[in-house]
Amino acid sequence: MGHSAAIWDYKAAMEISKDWNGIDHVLLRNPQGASARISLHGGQVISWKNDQGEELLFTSSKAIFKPPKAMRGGVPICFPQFGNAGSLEQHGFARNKLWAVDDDPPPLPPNDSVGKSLVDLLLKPSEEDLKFWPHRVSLAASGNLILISRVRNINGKPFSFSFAYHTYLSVSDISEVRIEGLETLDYLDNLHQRERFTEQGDALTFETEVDRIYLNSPNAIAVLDHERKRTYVIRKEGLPDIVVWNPWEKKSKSMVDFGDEEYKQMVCVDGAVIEKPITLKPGEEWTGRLEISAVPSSFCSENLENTGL
Ligand code: TA6
Repeated sequence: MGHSAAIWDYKAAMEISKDWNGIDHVLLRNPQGASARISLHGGQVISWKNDQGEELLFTSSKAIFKPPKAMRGGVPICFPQFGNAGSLEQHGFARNKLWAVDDDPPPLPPNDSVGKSLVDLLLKPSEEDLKFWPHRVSLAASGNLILISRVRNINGKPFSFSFAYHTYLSVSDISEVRIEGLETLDYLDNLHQRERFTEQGDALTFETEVDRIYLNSPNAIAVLDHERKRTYVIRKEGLPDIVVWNPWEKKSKSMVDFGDEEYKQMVCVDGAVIEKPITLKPGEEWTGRLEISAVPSSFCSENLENTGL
């Protein structure tokens, strides 16, 4: 397989393999050695590594790999419901279902394919009258992880839903992490019956449990991992809200598939649409797009303004 990007065979850089903990999964690789692994159970990204082979997503050492339960880590998809705000199971059914690889997805703009190792996944919930495709996962030559999801209402009546890319970022020490881009925004606090508050002026830091939905957030935010000198820049489209979650000590102990101390090594920062659910009239379609890059913090602080932050 060619190693220079020019002759890199992106098609071949997508391998479907069986049996990762008994689950079919897809492996994407790029010429620089970065990789992403996607489980067909839930269409969930379960690993994203940079060109040094370092894992960028958190997965609990106690994660359960038994469908239908979603694995604790990576990027589960919350759809068509976020949390328990609705009649469905927590965070909806998409993360608990088996997806299929779609070899003939409807077209996306060329920019979403060129120079990317990618896979298109399809979820056709039998009993529901909507289609959720293509859910495209791609790995750019830059090593960025890109998720694009489209939902189309193929029925005769309107359909409403909420959505979140529940992204478990791996961090060195949560008490050294700060999130920039949420300053002065209003948020709904899941720890206080979704009461509405306003964020103070400074970057968000962590010293206790946080479970919030930030509203009308900028389309780019930065998660700075000071100790690891790494910054995750999250860019999003069609996803006005940002969920921030760290279970801290007490909640960590209450979760069977999560280690008591693991809250120190993770933070969930989700591109989402929750406050104002999407309603699709028959034939209408919605697209959500999330791009995560992991860059050296030095790079980020110089270029933060270029990311529109
Ligand atoms: O994103 C925040 C949240 O809704 C929290 O309230 C917490 O429950 C978390 O998701 C994890 O949910 P899960 O159903 O995966 O245990």
